[in-house]
Amino acid sequence: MFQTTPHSHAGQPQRCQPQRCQPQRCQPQRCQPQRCHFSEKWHLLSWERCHFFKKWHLWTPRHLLSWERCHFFKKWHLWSPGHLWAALALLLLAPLAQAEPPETFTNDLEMEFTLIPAGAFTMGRNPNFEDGRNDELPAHRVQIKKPFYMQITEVTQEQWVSVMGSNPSKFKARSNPVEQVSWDDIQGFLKKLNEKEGCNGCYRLPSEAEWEYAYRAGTKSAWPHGDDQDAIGSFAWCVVEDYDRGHHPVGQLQPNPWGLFDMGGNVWEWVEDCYHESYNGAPTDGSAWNDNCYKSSGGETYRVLRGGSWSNDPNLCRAAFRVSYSPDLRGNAFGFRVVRELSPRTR
Ligand SMILES: [Ca+2]
Repeated sequence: MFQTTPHSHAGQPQRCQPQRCQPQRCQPQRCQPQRCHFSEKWHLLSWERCHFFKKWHLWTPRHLLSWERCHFFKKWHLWSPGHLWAALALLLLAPLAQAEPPETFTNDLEMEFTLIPAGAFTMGRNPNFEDGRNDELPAHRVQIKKPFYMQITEVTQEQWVSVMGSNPSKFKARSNPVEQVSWDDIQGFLKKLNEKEGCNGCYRLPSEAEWEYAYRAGTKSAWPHGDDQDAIGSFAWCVVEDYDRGHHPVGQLQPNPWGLFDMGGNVWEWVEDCYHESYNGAPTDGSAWNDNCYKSSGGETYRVLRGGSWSNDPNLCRAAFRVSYSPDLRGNAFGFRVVRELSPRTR
């Protein structure tokens, strides 16, 4: 076994001076690793480092360092013991490290999203403090298990045209919400949007529970701004006073506490769920409820819309209020917004 010779000073062995081991001067056979301590000054491998790798059989003798090989690896920073251990630690710990998703997300169509956190809330109306309809009952706890991205505005006419190629809206304006879209139409939009963004299963309608959770944004009042109906003008286009004009450009009023605009008012928003006359039997995990649907006398099922619109009074813009219509019905106050999954589903 090779014995290191005493150093005259750090990195300067007596038997093989660094200046004699420079690439221009040092022949491999004259300066084998076991004979030569390569100076850190020249950014080369020390003998100890070479020896470490040999000891742990990280190199075969055949591959044991010639001076040129050491120099090559070192020059290109391909390894060093410190780097090797750091890389190994990162490799082992990477699965444990959950990178926090960004708070906001904007896709190629300039659709903006904000991250809605996982959490629990009470869905439905509290009959002790709020008047409303029976289909808002019973209030029940829902656990949203996974965070998701919610579009901060309704889908605009410009975004709809970018995906579908034409504008069905009655009140045409680039930055206003698209309307005259049925629940069925939206399924076509989502299919094309996922294809366009190259992300199968990323984009979908919110479930009814996700929609109400995001609208309430941690509040328990009738509207996210409180229980004062007269204050709604700062938060929602939900007052019948400008019927000929229709809806408004998205994002002009104050957002709710989670940064979502026009959840109440402007246009109604289709959600994923079919309609039920009450919440008895509703899922408690925030998923869409699409079995045991209510059926009309003609056997038809309906889909739910939320939030009220520019043509409604504030009572219909409450967080708990629900309406439902046939999935093929279009209206000039019917629009939607989309959810983007953090982890795309496979459909
Ligand atoms: Ca709305």
